Amino acid sequence: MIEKVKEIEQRFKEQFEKISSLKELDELRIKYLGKKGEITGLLKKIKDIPPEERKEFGRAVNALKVEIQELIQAARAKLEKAEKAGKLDLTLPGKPVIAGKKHPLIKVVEELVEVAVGLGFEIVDGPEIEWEYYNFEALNIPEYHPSRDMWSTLFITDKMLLRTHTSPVQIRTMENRKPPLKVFHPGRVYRKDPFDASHAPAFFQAEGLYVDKNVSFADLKATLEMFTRELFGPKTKIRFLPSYFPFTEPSTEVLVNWGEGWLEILGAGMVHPRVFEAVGYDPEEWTGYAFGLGPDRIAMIKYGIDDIRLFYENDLRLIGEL
Ligand code: FA5
Repeated sequence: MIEKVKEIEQRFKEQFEKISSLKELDELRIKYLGKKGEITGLLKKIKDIPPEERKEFGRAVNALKVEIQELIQAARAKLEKAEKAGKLDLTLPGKPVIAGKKHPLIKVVEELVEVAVGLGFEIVDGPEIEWEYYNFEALNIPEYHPSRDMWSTLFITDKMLLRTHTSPVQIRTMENRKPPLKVFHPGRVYRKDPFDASHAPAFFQAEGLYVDKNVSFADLKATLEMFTRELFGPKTKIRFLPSYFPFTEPSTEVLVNWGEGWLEILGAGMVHPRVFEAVGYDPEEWTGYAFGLGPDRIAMIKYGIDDIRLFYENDLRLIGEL
C-alpha cells in the first residue's frame, strides 16, 4: 500500500510542475485534497489496512497531504501576485502628488526679511512670552500711563505677558550691544483684539531698528518707501500720517492705497530719548529710527484678501490659489 502513496506523490508532482494559472492550481487542489480527491481516498483506506502496516501508511499519507497543502499554498501566493501584476493598467492616470505650499503670511514675512537684508538689516530674534518691563516699561510706557491701553494685553502674571508688539526686541537688542546697529525682527504678537475683518488676536509683526549718529526722519521715510515699493510695486501710493507712540518722537503711520480706501500697515518714528536712556545709550550722542510692520495687513493688500480671518482658517483653497 505504501507504493500507492509514492505513486500518487509522483503523479502530483508531475502535474504540479505544469501548473500555470490559479484556475489550474485550484483544479489540482480539488483533485488531490477535495472530498473525493486522491489523498482523501487514501485516508479513507486507513481502516482497511492490516494493523501492522497501518501506522506507517497513515504517517506517509499525512506527510504527503501536508506537503501538497504547502506546495499549493506557496504556488497560489506566487500566481496571485503574477496575475495582479498582469492586470496593472499602465494607461490609467496617476494619483496626483499634492506638494506642500507656503502660507501667504509666511511668504510675506520671508519677502520682508529679504528686503530688510538687502537694505543692510541684520535679523535678530526675541521671545513671544515677555516681561512687562520689555513690552512696556523700557519703551517709555510706565504702568500708570494711559497709553498702555493702546495695546489690549493678554497677561500671564502681573509681570509676564504675551508680547503685544515686536518692539521689546528693540530693548533686548540694545541692552546687549553697543551702537551703531541695524536690526530686523519678524515674529508673532498677541492682543485681546476682536477677531474681525482687519484684526486678529494673534498676528505677525516685523520690527526694524537703526541706531547710529545723525539718523534723520528722511532716512526713515526713504527706508519705508523702499519697503513698500519692493512689496507692492513702484507705483503704489502710500501716505504718511502723523501719529503717536510713546517710544518714538515724532511718530508716523503708513497707509497703503487699497482699492477704495487706505489700510494702515505700519507704525514708525524716531527713537525716543527715554528709550535710549533705558538701555544706557547716550541720547545726545545717538539717534535712530524704528518701525513695526504688519505682515497680515500687507498680505491682505498684496493678495487682495478682504478678510484677515481667511489666513487663519486653514482652508487649503486659499493656499492653493495664492
Ligand atoms: C505697534 O505695535 C508699534 N510697536 C509699532 C511701532 C514700532 C511704532 C516701532 C514705532 C516704532 P500698532 O499697534 O499700530 O503699533 O501696530 C503696528 C501694525 O501691526 C499695524 O499697522 C497693523 O498693520 C498691525 N496690527 C495691529 N493690530 C493688528 C491686529 N489685531 N491684527 C492684525 N494686524 C494688526
